[in-house]
Amino acid sequence: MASPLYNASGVMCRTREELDAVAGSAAGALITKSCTLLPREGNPEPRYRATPLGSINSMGLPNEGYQYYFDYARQFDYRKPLFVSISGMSLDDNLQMLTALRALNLPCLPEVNLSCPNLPGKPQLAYDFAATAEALEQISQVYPHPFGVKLPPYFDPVHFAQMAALLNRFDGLRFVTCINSVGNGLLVDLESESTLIRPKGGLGGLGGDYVLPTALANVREFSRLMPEKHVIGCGGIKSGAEAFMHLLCGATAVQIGTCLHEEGVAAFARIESELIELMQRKGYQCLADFRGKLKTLDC
Ligand code: ERO
Repeated sequence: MASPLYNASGVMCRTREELDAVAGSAAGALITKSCTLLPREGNPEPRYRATPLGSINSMGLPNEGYQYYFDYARQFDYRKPLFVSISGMSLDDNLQMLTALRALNLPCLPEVNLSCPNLPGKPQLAYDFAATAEALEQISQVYPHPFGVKLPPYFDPVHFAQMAALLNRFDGLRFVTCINSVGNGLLVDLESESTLIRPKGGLGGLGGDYVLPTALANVREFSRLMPEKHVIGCGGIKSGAEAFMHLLCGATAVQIGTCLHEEGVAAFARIESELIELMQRKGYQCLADFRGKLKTLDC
């Protein structure tokens, strides 16, 4: 990748036009909106709101159906890496989509979303460790090529260790993306005394400044506990400073969500130039000079 920055799945990636805009920008790669077998309208509006500190969303997986994104992958020129996000409504759906992707034999990489927080009545799969292990066993059977998973945030060192040990068992799993939005937060408008979004009584996934420390902890712990795998950082990146922090915590590359939604694709060139300026100020020539080299204050 010419740049370590690209879009977070869900932002600027639902239609061909949006994907083309990311492909034509300074982003180093692009990823599609998580797809299901059939197209989905998603949850009722309003379902996304930004605030000065970030965003809340309960989009409900609106997407054009997997065939649309696989068609895009078929005609893509691969001037930069293309990731295809997959988020079936069941394990069987995911297996069906991965089997179809395998048959196409394209140079794109699937990111299997194990962490959608916004489907009423459906818990996030990756909070169920046994179900995650079973899913990865079956995915590895039908898809014997490199793939990755999108994880929700974890909040306890025991859970980091258990999930990392589980993920380390799968050789085909080459990358994990940390983190999906922090699920089921609630933002309240003081004036109207109302929730900001309509679905699920106002509960939704948080992004932006609200989640940066949680994202950094997940990137740091998973990159420490899974040295053979790549960690893609996602959460709270709005300038070169947060991109640098994610890389310092061990990220190979980073995705931009809320900031991209608010600023558009110009964010990629701006954040890249801020990152380069920061590296120059610190005397770093390349990302490897500081990647994963976070210092701690242990004695
Ligand atoms: O509601 C969504 O479409 C959605 N929002 C997120 O913050 N993360 C997701 O993973 C997701 C759908 C899969």
